[in-house]
Amino acid sequence: MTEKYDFKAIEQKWRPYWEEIDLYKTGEDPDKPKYYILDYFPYPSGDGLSVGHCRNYVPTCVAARFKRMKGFNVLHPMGWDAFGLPAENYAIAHGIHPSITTARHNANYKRQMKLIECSYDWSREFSSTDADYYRWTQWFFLLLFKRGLAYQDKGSQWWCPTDKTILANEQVENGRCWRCGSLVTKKDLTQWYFKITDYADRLLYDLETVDWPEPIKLMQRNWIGRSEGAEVRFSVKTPTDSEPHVIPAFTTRLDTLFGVTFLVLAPEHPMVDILTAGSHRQEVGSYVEKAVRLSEIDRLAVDKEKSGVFTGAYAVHPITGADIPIWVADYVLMGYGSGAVMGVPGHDTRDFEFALKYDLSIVEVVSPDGLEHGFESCYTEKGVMINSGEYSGLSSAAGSKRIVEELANNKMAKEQITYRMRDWLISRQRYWGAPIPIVHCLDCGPVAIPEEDLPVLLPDIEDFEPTGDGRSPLARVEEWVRTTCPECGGPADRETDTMDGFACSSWYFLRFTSPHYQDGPFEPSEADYWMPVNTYVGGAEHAVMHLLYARFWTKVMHDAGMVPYQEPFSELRNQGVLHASDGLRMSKSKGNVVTPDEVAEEHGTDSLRAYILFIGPFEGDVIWDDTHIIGVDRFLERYWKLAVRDPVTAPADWRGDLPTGVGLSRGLDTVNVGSAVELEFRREMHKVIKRVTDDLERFKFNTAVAALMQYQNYLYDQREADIEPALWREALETITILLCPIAPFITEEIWQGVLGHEGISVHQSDWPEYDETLIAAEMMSIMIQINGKLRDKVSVPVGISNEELRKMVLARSNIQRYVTGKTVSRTIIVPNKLVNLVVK
Ligand code: ANZ
Ligand code: ZN
Repeated sequence: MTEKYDFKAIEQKWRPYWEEIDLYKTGEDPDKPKYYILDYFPYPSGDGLSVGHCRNYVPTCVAARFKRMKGFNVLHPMGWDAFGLPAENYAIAHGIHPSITTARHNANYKRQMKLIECSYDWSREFSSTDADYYRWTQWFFLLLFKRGLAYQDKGSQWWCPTDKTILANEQVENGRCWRCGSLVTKKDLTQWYFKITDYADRLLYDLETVDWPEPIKLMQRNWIGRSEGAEVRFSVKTPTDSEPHVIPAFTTRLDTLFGVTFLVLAPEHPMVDILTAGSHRQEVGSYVEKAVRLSEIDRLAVDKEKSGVFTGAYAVHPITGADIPIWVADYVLMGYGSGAVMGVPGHDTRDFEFALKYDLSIVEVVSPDGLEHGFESCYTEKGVMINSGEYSGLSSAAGSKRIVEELANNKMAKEQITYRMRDWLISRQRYWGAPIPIVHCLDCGPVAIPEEDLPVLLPDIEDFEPTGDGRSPLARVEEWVRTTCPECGGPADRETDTMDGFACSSWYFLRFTSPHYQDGPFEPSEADYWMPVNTYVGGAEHAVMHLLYARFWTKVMHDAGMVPYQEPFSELRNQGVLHASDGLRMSKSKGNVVTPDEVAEEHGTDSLRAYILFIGPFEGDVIWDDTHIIGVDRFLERYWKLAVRDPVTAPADWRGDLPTGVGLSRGLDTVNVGSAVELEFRREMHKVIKRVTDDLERFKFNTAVAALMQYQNYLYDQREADIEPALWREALETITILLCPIAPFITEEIWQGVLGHEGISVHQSDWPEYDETLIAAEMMSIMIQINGKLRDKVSVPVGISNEELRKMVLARSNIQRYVTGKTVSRTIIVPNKLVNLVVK
């Protein structure tokens, strides 16, 4: 026990001790409730952790500690999402094998997390690159394959020329690769997909059952993009051949069917080539070529001028039989609906602009009141149908319904639901991933590798750089590729694509429940006990990728009878971004990164943690400020002084003659209340317990720290007050316990070294309870005057005796200033209002 606060000595002392007593071990007391708190599966980058990352890991650590003390079995694990492009790119850039760089980076992350004393159960650590882990990632691939949810398809796909791989739709942002920012292009390749679209409705509706931030739910809803409407089939009047062709078009506005004056096909639509008349082929060809190179975002931009070409072909209106010209335009997307739109310029803005530009006719078929109004702009609302033959006069809703019923008879239309979401493109033409466990046999086609032959080990090769030919570097490893077909025994080739890294993170939360299990991806009873994750914490940027994929896999597992629940993460919390002091995102290239290493070195781990929590609301974006952490340093130093009985600052003799280890008393009933001063003192103590408890429960870490700071100031103010040593001790124990999840080192030192609980970690204490009735006890405010001048105010319990009130007033430091060295000749008390001291 040192007199001076020496955080380095304290840290050195307690780190090995906690390891020895295995403090962060996952709880396994059958009588306790469970609490599973999880961080997003991090990819350890070569740069290591910045203090920005700590905004994720410190709060979850505090919550885990809090719940342990509240009597929960806590599971708080950590591992590494180390497969994938960034890891491989790093390895290529540095000319080192990714197995070496990822191991190094994982270890560095772990070192830093230990530095900030994250309370992970490290015995559960794993990396997605461990064969023991990806064996089961491959097993899940086969589960999806066997359930008809993994399939191959050839198509035009986003291609990142820098990363030399295919990207999923959601990995292209504003026409750029989400990883490296390069402009993406398109490439025709055969790819593996997971049929996430089969789960679209469940992914949508089950959002109602989880406690997630509304913006994330909204992003998922929009991404899924469910739309109810109908498919109308237009038959083609074919000029070139005599085959009957039909073009289905998805519409949400069947009530506008009589207003169709043209059809528009997406440039990629297969019918474009078949329909285009000879004289139009050149113009159409060059338009299509240009259009397919634009990204979806560019094509959909509202301010983009509409463009298109006429194919020379016509379709037939399904009711009126009128000729309808067929156009090609890039505002129609191949990936949505059927890639064809019935053009209704009277009621759809895009069609309206298109018709104006190409001088196509515009017909008014819906109006607010059933009367014709003509066109200044188009009317996009629903209303009453007009100019629609026998349907005129019907409301939009009733008319749509009747049209679909009648057209359904000769199969010209049917009700349809369309989703914006596409299937998940899972294959990557890259080395650093879990190999897809499939072999291609000439006779049998794609065949699953038998489960007992998993894992398909990633071969250790020197030359793992992609060439950009659209094939994985694994395709060059002939002896690995050549194999035999598990079904017919004939010669076969291994699939050489690897899985998107998002496959690895789609089930890791289950592996943590039994990380060493060998007979399956997870031990069912362990998973049943711990899942779903109670609190899942990470940034908001994974709204439509990881968070959607993990939900999808969980539902597949549910359908396969593997898990009883439908959703993996009951509660989701997104921490805000921590910006550098220049207001920008911390990044190595900008040179503005603050590392936890340097801060812990200068201020200590406790200060770093407390500052990270105190800096602002958990969900808010905040700016790092080196000068503000000093305020937190001071708070901890003052706590130290208060507790170690500095002769100047500590209250006289607080330690009293009490035996050590009495623990906390619990409010009015357990302890003789004593004087009014003491009652008030106790009340403050219970108030701070309540505030910190409520705040930690609701992830309000900043106000929890603020409450402790205020309480500490209060205790300083009470040093002269007449308070029993036992009660002082209780107050010190209380602040120590409340502070310990936030500042684990200094509190342990005070607890064991000063408060006399040697051999019992403060972190194994029970979280204190508070007494609501005590907090709510009726209080009144009393003015304090010295010689008739207002000097102070005090809150006291109603019914306090005059004698107690006098004692209490005299004990206040504000009043002491006026009375020390003088005599109080008279005390005048106006009941329930005022105390006036006459001082000479
Ligand atoms: C005729 C019509 C008339 C339409 C009208 C709208 C208003 P949501 O609600 O987003 O699902 N559409 C269909 N397939 C398309 C594609 N591949 N690319 C671009 N647009 C497409 O939008 C459905 C509407 O978007 C459909 O209804 C169709 O235009 C258009 F007054 O059909 B509508
Ligand atoms: Zn075969």
